[in-house]
Amino acid sequence: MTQTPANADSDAELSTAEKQLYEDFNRFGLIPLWTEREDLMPTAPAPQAVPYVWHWDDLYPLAARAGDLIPVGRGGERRAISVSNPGLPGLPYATPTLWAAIQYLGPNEVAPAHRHSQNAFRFVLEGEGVWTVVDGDPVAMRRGDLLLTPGWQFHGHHNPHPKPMAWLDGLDIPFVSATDTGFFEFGEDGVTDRSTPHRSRSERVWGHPGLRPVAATAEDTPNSPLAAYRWEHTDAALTAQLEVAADGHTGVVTEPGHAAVRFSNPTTGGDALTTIRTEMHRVAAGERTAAVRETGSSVWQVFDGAGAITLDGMRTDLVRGDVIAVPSWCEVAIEARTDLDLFRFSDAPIFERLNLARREYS
Ligand code: GTQ
Ligand code: FE2
Repeated sequence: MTQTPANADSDAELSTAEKQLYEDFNRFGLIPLWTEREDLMPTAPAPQAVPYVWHWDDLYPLAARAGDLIPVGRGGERRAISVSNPGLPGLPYATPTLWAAIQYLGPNEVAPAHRHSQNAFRFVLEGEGVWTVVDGDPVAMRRGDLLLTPGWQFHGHHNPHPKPMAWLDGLDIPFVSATDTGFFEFGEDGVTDRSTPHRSRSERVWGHPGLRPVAATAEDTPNSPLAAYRWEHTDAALTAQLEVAADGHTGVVTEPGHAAVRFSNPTTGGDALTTIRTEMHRVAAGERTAAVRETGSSVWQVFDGAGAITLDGMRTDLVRGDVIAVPSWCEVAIEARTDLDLFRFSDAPIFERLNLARREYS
């Protein structure tokens, strides 16, 4: 069989019979591989999404303006503003699989309860005073906390405090959309429980290191039953990793000067969410991470400190709150000017399960 250029239709070299063949392919809803092969099966991932940085100094004031102008309520459901990757124009997607949005809730506002197949989390950069009510369990949101809303659990948010609050939402919306696997249901109006406990029921049952309730052992759940991962624990774990490594013990940190933890499901030890990996990283002042590329995409948010990130050779300064999209196979290296804490989420659990995960150090 003859190889033809990708754009076979406009090739003047084609015989009449060949032209007729392509017309008939089209008429019968067919496309031959040989005209498309290089796009369909590139030698290495060639993402449409591009590496990109959104600065918190731009995001937050826009969210606050939306807070003044746009009510939150039934229908629209959330005052959430997604980052839109410039390589995926017009789509509210950070990457082909991940949604990342800033959500803003003013004093006394309520985001009504609903549920959906999409898995979600909230990560709090600053502020407090909102409770997210997950399947009837009110969960306080405070700086540095990771709050989970696994797929199909009812959730609504309410802010009983006099100050507005904004946070980062991460969801697998683009993945669920691309695979036509999503369902959505409204809950009761408002949220079911307006109480404001310091610790949620899920933390009281599941939030004790290394201790699993015996009553629940029969139930391994695909998503974590722990609704909140508190900053005091995350911070202590990162601090301890660097200290133990500094004492000369090997295999504790990710690489010298770089501590990292993954938020895990205490029933299985796997990722906290089935489709989304969540991690917190700390790069010590003056250190830089080894350049690495991975299949699958990720989003980072600077939690604290200052530094820079180099994405496929392009270096950008980072400060608190900045949000970074990293497409598949994009080379990433991070430099810490001060101690630099970064939250990261990715689609790694999907691709690890499918044996499509690859990583390469430069
Ligand atoms: O808070 O329930 O950013 O359903 C996107 C979809 C947040 C939420 C988002 C959602 C939510
Ligand atoms: Fe939701």
